[in-house]
Amino acid sequence: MSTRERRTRGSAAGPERANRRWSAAAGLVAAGLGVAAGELLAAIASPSLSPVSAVGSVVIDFVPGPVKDAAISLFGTADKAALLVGMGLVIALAAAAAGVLEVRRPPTGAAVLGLFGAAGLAAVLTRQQFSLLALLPPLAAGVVAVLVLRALTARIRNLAAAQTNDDAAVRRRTVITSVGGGAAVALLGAALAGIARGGQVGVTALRETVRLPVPSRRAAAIPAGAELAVDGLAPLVTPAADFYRIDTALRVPLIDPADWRLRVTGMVDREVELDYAELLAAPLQESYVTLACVSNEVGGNLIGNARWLGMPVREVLARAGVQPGADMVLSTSRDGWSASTPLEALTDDRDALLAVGMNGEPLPLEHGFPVRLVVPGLYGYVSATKWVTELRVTRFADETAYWTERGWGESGPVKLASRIDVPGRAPVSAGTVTVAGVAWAQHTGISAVQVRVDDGGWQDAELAPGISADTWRQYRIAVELAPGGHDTAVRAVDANGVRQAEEKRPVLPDGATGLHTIRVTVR
Ligand SMILES: Nc1nc2c(c(=O)[nH]1)N[C@H]1C(S)=C(S)[C@@H](COP(=O)(O)O)O[C@H]1N2
Ligand SMILES: [Mo]
Repeated sequence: MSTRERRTRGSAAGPERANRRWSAAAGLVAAGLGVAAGELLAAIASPSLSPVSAVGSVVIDFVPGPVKDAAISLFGTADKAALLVGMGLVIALAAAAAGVLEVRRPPTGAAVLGLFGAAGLAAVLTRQQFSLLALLPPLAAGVVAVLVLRALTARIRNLAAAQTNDDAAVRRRTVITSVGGGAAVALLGAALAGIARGGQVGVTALRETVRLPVPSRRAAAIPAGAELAVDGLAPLVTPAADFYRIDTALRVPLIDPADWRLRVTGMVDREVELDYAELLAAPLQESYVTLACVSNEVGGNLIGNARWLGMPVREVLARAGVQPGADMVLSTSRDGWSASTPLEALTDDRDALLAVGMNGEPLPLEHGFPVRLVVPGLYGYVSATKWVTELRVTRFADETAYWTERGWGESGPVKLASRIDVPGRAPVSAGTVTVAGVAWAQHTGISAVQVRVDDGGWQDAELAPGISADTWRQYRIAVELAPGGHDTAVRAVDANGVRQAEEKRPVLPDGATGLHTIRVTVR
């Protein structure tokens, strides 16, 4: 609008700005109602695949690796919440713009919202959990959003066309009640969708009815003294509730154990199918295994140690009969994620498990209920498939997996590493200071941990006894510190006498190296 126009139209500028606000609000309400309708319908018709979760999963799959790494280091395990907030902001901005557009030049705004519905539809089509029913929610979301936008913006245009003040007052009331009412219904619908996503509640209840069998081979006992009593040191066994969670599943796959099947396919003599009851009836064994994520930075906490209960994978593979020439098992989860594990790591004596239990309980939903893989010595991305439904015996030359397709190393042995947990960030008093932490070299074992303060020499720490070579070990050392700042570093030596690499390398492509060094402030 030129200054001249503005001057001649004078008082019209006020109402016009108000109309623009109502138009934006109409766009928000229309999109809100669409999303609420889609999520509500999905909660009923397709609980593990909704339009929002499908679009989010597409974003997760296609976002470049470095961006994903940055998101994990920035938001940690809240990365999924951050993604949802980001998606919400993008949708809200586009919806407000669609409202304004639709009032000025119909049906451009409606087309924008229709595109969002189409994007939801396309996203659903690409997902592993796809079913015809899953198409309904994004379709409904798009139709509701477009119809509501048309209806609301018609009223706003009607208001703008009012000839008399009385007319305008009546029409304004119509706009206010319909936009406000729409917003209320959208909120209600979203709340209902949350409640109706009872699928999660349902599977949680099913999980509570699972009775795990007594293992036929118990885990090695925890040796006396393995747990050092140091405040702030990571516990030797990580409670499930504190165990790090990393996966691409925006919504936890919901699997009724009664419907769960594992299929063993590919280069086998006979395809095998195993159900949950058969798995629980097989001889199960229990072992402590420290699981680590390849994205764990030096000093990071994407690592945990738990007692896993399961059937050795080699026994499942033996039932199928592995054919010569195979060198890899591609494991796939219900939601389509996959990992490529060297066949040998699943058949040798390291006791890779098809796990059903974690710390004496059925697997928590976020950690793979009802069944996942746990393979000592390998990073999770090449081995620890949660919600696992298929093991395909194949060859590295023939097939690839989710992360290896995205530039991560084909083989992912866990790197020898150590971490300082104590002291934390808070300043400590001068005198004797305890430095403590954990060190790990899964499936090889740790033989020594050393600590260095400033330019002093490396001093041997007290290394607590370990449960097995597959678990981390705690260490501690008392050092004398004068007031000031002290750079304190740790390094581990594995059971073969190999010393931890000092060279700093990033997590991509196969795990970080470098020494964890902290600055201790002494009062
Ligand atoms: N289905 C599925 N399984 C998965 C993943 C995933 O994205 N999807 N991520 C893997 C990665 S990268 C890691 S480090 C471990 C983490 O297991 P946790 O979440 O139980 O700690 O799970 C692995 N299993
Ligand atoms: Mo990972």
